[in-house]
Amino acid sequence: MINNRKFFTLDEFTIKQLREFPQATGELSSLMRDIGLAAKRVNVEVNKAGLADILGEAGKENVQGEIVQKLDEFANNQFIGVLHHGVNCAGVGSEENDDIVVFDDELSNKSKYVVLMDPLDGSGNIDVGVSIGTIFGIYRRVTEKGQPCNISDFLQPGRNQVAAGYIVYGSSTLLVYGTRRGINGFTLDPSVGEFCLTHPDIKCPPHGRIYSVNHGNFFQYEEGVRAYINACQKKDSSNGGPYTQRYIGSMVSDVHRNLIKGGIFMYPGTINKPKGKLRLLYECNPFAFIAEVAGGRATDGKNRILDVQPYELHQRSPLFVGSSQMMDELESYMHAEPAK
Ligand code: P6P
Repeated sequence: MINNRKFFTLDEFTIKQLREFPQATGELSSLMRDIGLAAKRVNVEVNKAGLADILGEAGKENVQGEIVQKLDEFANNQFIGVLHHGVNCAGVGSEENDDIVVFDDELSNKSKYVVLMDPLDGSGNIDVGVSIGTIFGIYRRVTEKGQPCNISDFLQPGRNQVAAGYIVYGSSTLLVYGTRRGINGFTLDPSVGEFCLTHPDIKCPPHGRIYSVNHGNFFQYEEGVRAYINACQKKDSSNGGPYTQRYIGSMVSDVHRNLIKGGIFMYPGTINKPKGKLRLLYECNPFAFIAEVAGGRATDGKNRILDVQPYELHQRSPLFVGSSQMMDELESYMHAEPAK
């Protein structure tokens, strides 16, 4: 039997979504195609990063006499360049830029979306071959179309996201994104240079056996978090034995694995850094959106992440995200009366 199973490419998928919503303008589909294009370009460079010594180290000239960019700078330029060239984005807030990047031209000013992103998260892992990723969230602007966007378009609570997603540059290159209608994953087929639908309608299992946290900070975590981590290690056979601790140190990979297999990812606040390390707008919010649409949950330890009203582009937030029942378990420890 000929296996004529057809993979939808990302472009075909976004057009299919458009056909299902005739009233849609196609701008979001087009914006997603722009993101897919930038991701493919970044993927090429990430995959040869290990060759930087041959090609020339970042900031120095390579054998062609070109200045080699740091990969996160390269990724940032690629995403901003593609989004600015397109006509579906009014501006970008990026981890790599202190201020928002306003695409102040006639067509961009007419766009109804803005994008928040971490263009290359975990870039410190590149030199040791650990997977890294891009994280993004898409918002409808709150300022009137026809004029340049401004910071108010970016300081929206995460529940206002129209879509969110991430790209994992790992053993394969995977683009996962979703709207409120569902989360879908697309694997890059390098032979044709297309992202193909491989993970339709991703759902986060309500429970899992993986917990992800940096144990090195254990004694700096609040008591409830420490109690939960201890409980994860003390599970007895009556509830399936102890959980497994998995922590790659690259958020995109850790959260993606837990989303698919079930699990919980924690980056708590510490005594020295009560707000933790992760950025609310372009790390916590996109993953919180994806987790909730897939059936999971995400909090900062006290509040639903998506309800937090941002006050600053690069503000940090503690993050707990993952399977709903594991989040319930965690909260039972965090809200328990402090031990006397
Ligand atoms: P730590 C990478 O630098 C990152 O921003 C996330 O991708 C990752 O989850 C976290 O930091 C790791 O931080 O402090 O545990 O090394």
